[in-house]
Amino acid sequence: MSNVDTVSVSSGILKKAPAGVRIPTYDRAHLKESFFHIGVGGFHRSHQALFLDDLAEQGVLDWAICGAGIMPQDEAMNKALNAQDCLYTLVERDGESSTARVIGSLKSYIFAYKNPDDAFKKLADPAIKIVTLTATEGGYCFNAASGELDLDNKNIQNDLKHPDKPVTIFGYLAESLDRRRRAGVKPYTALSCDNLQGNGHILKSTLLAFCQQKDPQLAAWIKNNVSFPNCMVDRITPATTDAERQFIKEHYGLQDAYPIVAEPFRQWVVEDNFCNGRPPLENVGVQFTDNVEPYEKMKIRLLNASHSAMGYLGYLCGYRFIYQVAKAPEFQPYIKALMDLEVTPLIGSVPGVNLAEYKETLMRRFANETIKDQVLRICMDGSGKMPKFILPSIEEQLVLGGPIRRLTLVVASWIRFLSAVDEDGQAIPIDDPQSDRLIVAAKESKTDVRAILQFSDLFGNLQESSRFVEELQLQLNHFYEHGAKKTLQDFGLDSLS
Ligand code: CS2
Repeated sequence: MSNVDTVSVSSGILKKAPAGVRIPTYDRAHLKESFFHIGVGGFHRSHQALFLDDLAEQGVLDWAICGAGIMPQDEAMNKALNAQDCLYTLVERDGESSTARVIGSLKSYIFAYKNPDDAFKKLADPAIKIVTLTATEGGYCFNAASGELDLDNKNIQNDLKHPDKPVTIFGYLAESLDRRRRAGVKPYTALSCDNLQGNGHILKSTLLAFCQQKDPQLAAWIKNNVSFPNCMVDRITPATTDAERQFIKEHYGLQDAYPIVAEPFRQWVVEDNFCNGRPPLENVGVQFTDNVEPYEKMKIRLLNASHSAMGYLGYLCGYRFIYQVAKAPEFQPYIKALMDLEVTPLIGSVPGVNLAEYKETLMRRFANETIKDQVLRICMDGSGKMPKFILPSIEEQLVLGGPIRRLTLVVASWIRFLSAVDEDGQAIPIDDPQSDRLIVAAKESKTDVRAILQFSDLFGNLQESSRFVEELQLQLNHFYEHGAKKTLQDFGLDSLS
């Protein structure tokens, strides 16, 4: 399909579908915005927006999305989407198959970072019934070990002082819910779609802690009236680079400033707890349940943890895409053993899921070479991910007296990665809001890992486990003495205990 004329993605495209591209068949003019989504990135657009697009295709038009970006770096998304009438291309790729579809369920986009008033106006509208969030693990500004909101965080401080110009999700949620409360408008459901186990519980407790500082009456009202469902979300969505833009242009003749190329797999399991109505998402494959916990635990401890394992160690071994790591013969037995021996015993039973099949599917998904998931995307924000994806499994295994070697290897790889210089003396790009303190501590950890383990907001009291500390130091020393490949061989294989 190469050498086709190029068409720009915008409303004009809706009149006639370009060859090989699916476009919305419903009338976008009739869409009603009932969702407000904070954090419109690749994942939201490949996942939630697609489910809602499917729903609109079934004739349910009153659950469209108003998207928002609250960070300075959302400027590029703002420009791209508003120039394209909020339309964008989603390509699903696996093996030989590749399907392209223009998504229409995102009806408008507000660059709240620059225009907070517009966001507040929208959030005050009774038509908004659900606020969804993809704020990343770090966006919750909480102490990962204690679960408490970090009230000293400078962004939290900002939002308490300047309620009209917030920079965190808490500032937006608290102020907008307060305005609804004062105006006698029913609150919305607040639905976190981040990879945090118990994401709804975490959102609720951190928001209440924030509101307790702002106005205890507001906190009490939210506690009694707002619902915070937990949910598990899943779809591997690489960051959009020029490679994806070029692919879409060459194969589909589409000029799109912010397309997405993702895997075909998608899953959404949601706790059915909505205080102001919800769309019939069960009609488009969303699973509703009373208890999301087993699904979240399975997904975060197996998928996200394996990603972290492949990310740091993969980078140190010279790989730059996840499929390369997943296909590397030296990595396969490591990831399998990590999942089978050290994580699976902690998962328990998950209703309707065969864990052996789930893990096989994961290995296939990781090896999907058509989506080019970047190792550095996985290595971003380790300070938000490590305490959620890896450390809880280590803590649980320590209590049980079970194996921790391969889980510890993820932590050792992260610390080696954080030292910011690779085996060839090249700089490692560290993208983490806590990079300053982490890099210093990682370098010092070469002689004593307590230098980093002392950050109890990340590591809890793991530094008190001599078993873990000794294993970690041993592995880190091995990295420096023998290199990443040898460390993987000596600590990752399933013949080891
Ligand atoms: C990844 C996730 O960021 C990460 O470390 O593990 O983004 C992962 O791709 C998604 O959670 C898949 O659903």
